Amino acid sequence: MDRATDVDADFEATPNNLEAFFMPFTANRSFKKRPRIVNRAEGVYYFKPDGTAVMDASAGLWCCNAGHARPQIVEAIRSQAQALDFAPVFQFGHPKAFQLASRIAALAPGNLDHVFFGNSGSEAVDTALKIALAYHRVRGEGQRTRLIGRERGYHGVGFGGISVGGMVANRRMYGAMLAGVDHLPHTYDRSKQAYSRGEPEYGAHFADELERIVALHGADTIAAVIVEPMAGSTGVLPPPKGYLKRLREITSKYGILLIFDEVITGFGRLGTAFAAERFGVTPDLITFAKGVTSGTVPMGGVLCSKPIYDAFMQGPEHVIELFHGYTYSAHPLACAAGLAALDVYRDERLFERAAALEAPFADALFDAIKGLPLVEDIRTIGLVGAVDLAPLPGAPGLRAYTALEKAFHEVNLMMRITGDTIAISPPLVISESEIDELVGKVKKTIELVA
Ligand code: PXG
Repeated sequence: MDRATDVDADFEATPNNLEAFFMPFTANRSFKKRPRIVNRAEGVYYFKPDGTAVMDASAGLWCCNAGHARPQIVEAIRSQAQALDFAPVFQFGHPKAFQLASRIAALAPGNLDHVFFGNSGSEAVDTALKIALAYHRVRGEGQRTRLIGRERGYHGVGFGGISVGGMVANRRMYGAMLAGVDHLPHTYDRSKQAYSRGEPEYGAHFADELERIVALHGADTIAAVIVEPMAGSTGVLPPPKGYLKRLREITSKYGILLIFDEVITGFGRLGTAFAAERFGVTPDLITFAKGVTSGTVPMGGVLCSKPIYDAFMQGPEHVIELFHGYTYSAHPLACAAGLAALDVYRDERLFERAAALEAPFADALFDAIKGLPLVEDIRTIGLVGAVDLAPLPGAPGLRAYTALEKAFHEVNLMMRITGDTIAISPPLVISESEIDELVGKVKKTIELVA
């Protein structure tokens, strides 16, 4: 028996051993007592190993926008693996990297026409923060080192991302993080915004807090402000009307770069290619990931404006302009998957579809869920919805965690939770009858934990 066969034999002998996998963002002990496992997916459904269909209420992790097992994307990945498995993009290149960059740039607003590739949202965020710092430095403003994030922001899990991020559980274990970071207040005030659809009327003034931060530190020490146009992971907080425009005005006034983290909102989630387009605000940099390949192959990246790119294109031509990159930047499989995903989005008009489904989706959710016991707020925008449940006294998060377990095992629904909030973001291919099914399953789940 060779070594590989031995390993297989060991595995066969312990098919239920879940111990070795230290699962990310998971209650490991609870999961391993009663696992939630799927082994196949198609369209808007996952399937349990016994064949039971489980509705995908979250497009995987907000990424499978085109739905699962799309033949065009599968075939593109398969044939790319055969033709060119890997090629370096440090000092070399392969065609699909350039094609995909051009396609993404064409979807982006304004002069955001250069693309830097990484492999995840977290890497995209670190890349954007580094480009912002280096941009000021190459222009002779190297004293602009401060980075401004926002309370309740989520920008992935790298040290840059958790430093500008604003979710305490993701930060408190990890020491001092980056120095010189400050935070805007978050934009949620339930007393004034409860049950709003789309952008809440109240709250543009939260952007004015940036003026206070500028006054405190001095504008010429601040490199960039990073925000999610719609805060996703913290529980879906659409931006108040006028808020993003005001952030843009203030950052422009002081020469501060504005970064939109569109890892969730990119590629159609809010009914446009990027949320920047929906809200009519063009930032200087956009981070993306997830939907770029419809979740099929890891990829992330940063769109940057022409003036930013141009600022780096100086000095001797044999010298590297930006000392940054990843072995797997623009990996051929990811590029092939990305090009195929963009074809599907275009051919099936999925961004427009998300826009068209926004109202029926919100109607269905509000009709079924508003007024149920335990429900404290509902927020919707694009093809995203959130339902806040009343926490169990003394056990924050337990109610929603119980809901997640019951949803999977008893209702055959896979949904995301954060705190005591249920977040819903189905694949953009969902049909209206599937929306009714989805909302019915969410309702049933809430009734099970009431
Ligand atoms: N920025 C934003 C805005 C995100 O939402 C990241 C960066 C990090 O991406 P990576 O690829 O490094 O995970 C994210 C990721 C959830 C959930 O259910 C959200 C994310 C990831 C997993 C779960 O809210 N967002």
